[in-house]
Amino acid sequence: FHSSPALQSAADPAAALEDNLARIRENHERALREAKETLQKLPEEIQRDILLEKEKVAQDQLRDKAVFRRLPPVDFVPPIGAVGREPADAAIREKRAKIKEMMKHAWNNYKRYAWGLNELKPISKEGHSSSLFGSIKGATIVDALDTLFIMEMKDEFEEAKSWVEENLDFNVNAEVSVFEVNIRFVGGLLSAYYLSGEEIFRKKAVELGVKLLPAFHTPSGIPWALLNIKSGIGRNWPWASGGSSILAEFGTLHLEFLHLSHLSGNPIFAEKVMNIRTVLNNLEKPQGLYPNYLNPSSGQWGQYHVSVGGLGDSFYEYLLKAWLMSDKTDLEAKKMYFDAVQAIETHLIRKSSTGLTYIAEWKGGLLEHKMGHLTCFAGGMFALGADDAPAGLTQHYLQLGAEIARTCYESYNRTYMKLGPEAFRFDGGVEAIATRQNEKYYILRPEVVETYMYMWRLTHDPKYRKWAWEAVEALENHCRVNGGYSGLRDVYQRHESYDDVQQSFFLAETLKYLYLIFSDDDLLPLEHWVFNTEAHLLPILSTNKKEVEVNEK
Ligand code: DMJ
Repeated sequence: FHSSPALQSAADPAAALEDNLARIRENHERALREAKETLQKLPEEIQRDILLEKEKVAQDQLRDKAVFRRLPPVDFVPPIGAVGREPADAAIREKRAKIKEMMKHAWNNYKRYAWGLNELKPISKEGHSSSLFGSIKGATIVDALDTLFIMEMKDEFEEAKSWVEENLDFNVNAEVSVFEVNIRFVGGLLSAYYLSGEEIFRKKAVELGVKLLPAFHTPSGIPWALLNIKSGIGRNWPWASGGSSILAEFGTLHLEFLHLSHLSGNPIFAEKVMNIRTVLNNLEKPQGLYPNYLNPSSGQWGQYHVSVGGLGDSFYEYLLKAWLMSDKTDLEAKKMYFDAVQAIETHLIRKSSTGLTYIAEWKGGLLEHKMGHLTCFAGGMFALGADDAPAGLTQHYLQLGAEIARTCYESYNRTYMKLGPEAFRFDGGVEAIATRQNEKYYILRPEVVETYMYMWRLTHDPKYRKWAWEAVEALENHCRVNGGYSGLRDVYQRHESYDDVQQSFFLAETLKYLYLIFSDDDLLPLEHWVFNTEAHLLPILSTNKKEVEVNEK
């Protein structure tokens, strides 16, 4: 085990602070030196350096590809609780059947109007391409695979599999979002493999994983946000503070990359994400919080913005899930998770005047009293981690999960459409209501029903099924159209104004979580499966399996 400076600092905080300051000084000096050297170079020399760097990336890629051409055999372990588990209660069964019908409606329309393209425009009845996937195609197909499997939509699963076999092509000249491609494509393929045992999914997942490796070619090993998967050249979002990479992006590769190492027999993927953790552990955290921006060249934080919603969210989720997925052996992840949550509670979590608990955003010490729809996933996360909380805190975290679920429910209930806005505020006399026009939209996001799913599983309080059903009715009343399901531009209006996109995560996540809420608990039991941030299924890597791996090596 790597013993991080953060752990050592517990013993002597003054020495640790001095160490950290020294490290920061050293890093600054190095960055300055490098900048000076670059400035002193002639344009031809800079050009030559770029070419050399390009060549190095290309060579690395060739070497990587050769290693992965033949995958080692792995024993396929039949999935636990992957289908069936119909509830005994007829009324609940009927609700579950309704959700499956919704999946059919979403899938059939995608198939009819946008087959093979990334997403569906349900009003225009044509394909929708998001720049997130470059020219990689078929996002909805790959994202939907595991939902089709658990809902026993066998013909649809087979047609999706054939499409993957024949058409899913990563040899394209495309600049992609490393994070989005990882959570949707790598996650979707891994999940489909673990459910079906079909080799094609393992092969494609590893092939794509290899394509993503050049993103880690940065001085710190913190990956770029964007990568051209043909040239291997990466960069960051132009809008990100000081050329930084984003916490929720580079912090949401861990689970998939551990499985890529497991299924390819090659430790390279695991090494890349473990290095991210080392970098994070070596950095001083302001008030114990993780800023959303980290510069991959200097290895230093960018702006001090902290959020449990967009730009931060799934980093915290993956700390907890790394602990759970390791069969509770990854103690470092556990410590990082609970330390982070403690800091979040102290500095970001607040109660409104009528008693609604919310998670604000932290900007250099000042709070913005706004909570995003994305942040609503945290209710489920707090509850999922409650069992392993430090002594005496289990009830507290379950309660915190329940309070966040209640607040997010209110954000839905206080709209006309009964679907929640993108962000809601707790200032200027409002509570859990969007006040800015550009925050009033709903794009079929899953986070609120995701939290209901965990709360239902962990408490069996019937209100979670009730709230989930209200969401189903609202989706049917306002988002369902002839050509599929559409997002809405303003959930406070009486009349629907459609955004004309059926997001792939609606099939991957929203409908899956709803289906699980109306199924028995032993469908995808939480003791055996971890959901990635796109609700794709990854089995717990049991200690037993790890021993086998070590022996094999
Ligand atoms: C999904 O792609 C994932 O849930 C991600 O973590 C956040 N954004 C969308 C859904 O809202």
